[in-house]
Amino acid sequence: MAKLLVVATGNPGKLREMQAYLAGSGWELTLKPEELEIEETGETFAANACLKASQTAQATGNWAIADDSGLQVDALNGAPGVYSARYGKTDAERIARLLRELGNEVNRQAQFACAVAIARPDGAIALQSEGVCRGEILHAPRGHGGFGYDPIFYVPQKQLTFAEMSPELKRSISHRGRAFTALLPQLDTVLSPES
Ligand code: ITT
Repeated sequence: MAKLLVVATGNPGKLREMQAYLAGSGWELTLKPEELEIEETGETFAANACLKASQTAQATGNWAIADDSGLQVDALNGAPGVYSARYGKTDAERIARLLRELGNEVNRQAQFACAVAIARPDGAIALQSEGVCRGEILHAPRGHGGFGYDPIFYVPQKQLTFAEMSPELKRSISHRGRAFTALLPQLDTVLSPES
């Protein structure tokens, strides 16, 4: 019988990608109740992913999965990092602020990072993983796919921004893709009857 897994995100872009990775995993997915808000007080992506997964599991009495992610720009000493979502009110404002702060800086190197955590119904963390994807920040947005900072994140090996990639290509090379590739094989172990 499929076990219920609550996806602890309020971000529709993330949700779409998480659902794609978990399709066929044997879990029945359901969305976190909208009124359940969790304060992200952690200083790392991993700490915040664990907070979101644990608190959602405890509040719903089910297994829960959470993703905490963000963009780390080398010339900004890793900013916006865990504050990526709080950098502005909308994706457009967040992108505009990042481009303004980076200005004409020549070093445009950056990475997306993602931490994923799965909690048991009592809130204990059962699984964790992390992934990163290196790239460069463009001077202006390009492409209309994806979400968040995707239009300004350029991957030289593919000569495309995340927003110019097909959803499949982005999923296969992204920070989230790497975190899920590490996590998915371990999911079978927590699906066993005695867990
Ligand atoms: P939840 O906490 O409800 O999951 P959130 O959007 O607040 O949603 P985070 O706190 O993890 O999530 O913030 C992630 C930020 O980084 C947010 O601004 C995203 O737009 C951005 N981000 C993360 N992954 C991204 C990706 O694949 N492409 C573009 N932007 C991304």
